[in-house]
Amino acid sequence: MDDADVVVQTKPKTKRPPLYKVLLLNDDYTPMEFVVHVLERFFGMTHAQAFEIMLTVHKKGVAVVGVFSHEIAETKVGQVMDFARRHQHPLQCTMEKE
Ligand code: NFA
Repeated sequence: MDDADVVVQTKPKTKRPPLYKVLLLNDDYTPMEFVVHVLERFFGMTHAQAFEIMLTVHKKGVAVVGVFSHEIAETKVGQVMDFARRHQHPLQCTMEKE
């Protein structure tokens, strides 16, 4: 076969959408019970799970609270930030590509 006729096979790529970690950050002022409530309300955790994750954030400074599509992660971050602001707590929630 002549070089001009060579066809490079394209990979059958089934691209999965990128996932985003939603992170909760520690601070000195947000009450522990408020953080537990946030985790129950917006991340569907049981009280025990929420308490455990809250303590991890409190001790380590940050924890992943869930992994979602870009759109869902953005929604969760917005919900947490709005809820914290409405209650005048400085709680911070961010997202980062996995
Ligand atoms: N560090 C906060 C306190 O001692 C509790 C907290 C936990 C805040 C997790 C933010 C995130 N009241």
